[in-house]
Amino acid sequence: MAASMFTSGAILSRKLLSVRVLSECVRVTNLRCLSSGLVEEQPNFPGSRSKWTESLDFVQPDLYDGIPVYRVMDRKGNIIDPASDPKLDKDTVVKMYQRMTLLNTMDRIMYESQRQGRISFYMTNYGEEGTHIGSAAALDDNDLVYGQYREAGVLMWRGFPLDRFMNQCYGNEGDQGKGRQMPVHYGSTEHNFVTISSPLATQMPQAVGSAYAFKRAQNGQCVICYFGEGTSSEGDAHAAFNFSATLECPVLFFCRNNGYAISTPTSEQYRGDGVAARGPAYGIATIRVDGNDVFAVYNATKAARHITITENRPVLIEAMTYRIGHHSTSDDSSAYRSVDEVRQWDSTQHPIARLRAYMVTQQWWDETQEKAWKDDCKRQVMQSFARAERRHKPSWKEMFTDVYDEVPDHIREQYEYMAAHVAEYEEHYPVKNFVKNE
Ligand SMILES: Cc1ncc(C[n+]2csc(CCOP(=O)(O)OP(=O)(O)O)c2C)c(N)n1
Repeated sequence: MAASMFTSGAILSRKLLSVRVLSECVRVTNLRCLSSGLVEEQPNFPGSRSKWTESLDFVQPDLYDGIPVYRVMDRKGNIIDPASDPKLDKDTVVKMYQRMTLLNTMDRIMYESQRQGRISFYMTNYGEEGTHIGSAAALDDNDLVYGQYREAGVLMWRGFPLDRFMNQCYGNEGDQGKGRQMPVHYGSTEHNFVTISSPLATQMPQAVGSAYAFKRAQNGQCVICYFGEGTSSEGDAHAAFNFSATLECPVLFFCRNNGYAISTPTSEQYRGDGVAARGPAYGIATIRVDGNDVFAVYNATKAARHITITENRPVLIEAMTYRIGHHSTSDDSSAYRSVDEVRQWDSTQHPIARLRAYMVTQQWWDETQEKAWKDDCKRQVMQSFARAERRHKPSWKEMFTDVYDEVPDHIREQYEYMAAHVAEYEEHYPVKNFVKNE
C-alpha cells in the first residue's frame, strides 16, 4: 500500500514538473513570436474579438449606469440643445399634433363604446402617441410596418381613414378582414401595414424575413417592427434579433417600453438594462430614447432608417414611455398599480401636452385653435362611429371563405351543417343584422 502511494506521488511530481517545463517552453515560444511580429498572444477562437486576461473577473451586469435616454425636449416642451431640434415646419408639427390628438379622441370614444357593449374589445394607446407619430413621421410611407397591436397612430399618420378603424372594430361588412379578427387587429396593403396577429412576437422574425427580401430586391426601403418590452422576452424576439444581425438586413426594431406587460411591471420582466442593452450583444446598433418626446423619437427613427438602408443592417430603438390606459378592456390596472402613479405620468410627462407646449411657444397654436380642433375631432370620430354602427355584419358564410383556394371536404361539410342549422333556427338568430349572401 505504502509502496503504491509512493509510486503515485512520484508520478504526480514528475507530471507537475513536465507541465512547468511545457509552460515555460510556451512562454519562451510566445515571446519569440511576439519579437518576430506575430500576434500569438491574441486568442484566435472562431468568432472571438477578445484579448487574454489573467484576472479572474466576472463581467457584472451593473458595470455601468445604464444606456442613457436620448431627448430633444425637456418635460415642459423646451428644446434643450438647438442643434438637435429637427426644425420641422409648422404644417408638419401641427399635423403631428392633430394625429396624436385624433388618436386620443378615437381611443376615448371606442373605449367607452366597448364599456357600453357596442363593440367586443378595445385597446387604447394613451401616453404612447409620441412613439407612434414620431416614428411614423420619420419613415417613408412605403416602408413596411409590422405592428404588435398598440400602434394605431402609425396607421393614422399614413392616412388610414377613421371609417376603416371603425369598420374593423365593429367587424362590419366594410371591414376588409370581414369581421374575422378581434378589434384593433388592423391591416392595410395600401398603407404598407401588415395585419396584426395576437400571438406576441410572431411579427418579429417575419419582419426580418421581409427585410431580407428588401435587401435582395435592393428597393431602398426598410421594415419597421414594433413590439412591447414584454414581447421582447419571447423566444421569437431573440431569434429575430440574431437573425437580423447575421443576415445584415434593413430592419428597424422599435420597442415601446411602456413599463408593463399587462400586470407584470418591468421590474419583474428582466434584470438587465432593459431591452436596449441586448442590442449590442446581438451586434445591433442601438439607441434608447424618451418616447414621450416626439422630436427625440423622430430624430432617432430618421437616423436609424438611414443606417438600415445605407448600411444594410438592423437598428434597435428602445422608446421609454408609460402605458396610461389599462392593458385592454379586459384589464383593470388598479389591481396592480396605484392611481397616483398613473396620474403622475398623465399630468407631468404626457407627449401630447409636451408637443402642445412647444407649439404654443412657437405661437403656432392657441386656446381657440385647441377648442375648435377638439370639437372637430370629436365630431369626426362620432360621425364615423355612427356610420360603422349602422352597417351590417358580413355574411356568416364569409367564415368559410378566403382560406383555401379549393374548399376541402371537412370545411364544406361544416358549411352545409351551418347552412341547414341557420335555415332551421333562423328566428333565434339576429340574421337581419348580417349581409344576406345567397
Ligand atoms: C405568445 C403570447 N403569449 C401571451 C399572450 C397574452 N398577452 C397579450 S398582450 C400581453 C402583454 C404584452 O406586453 P408588451 O409586449 O409589453 O406590450 P404592451 O401590451 O405593454 O403594449 C400578453 C402577455 C399573447 N397574446 N401571446
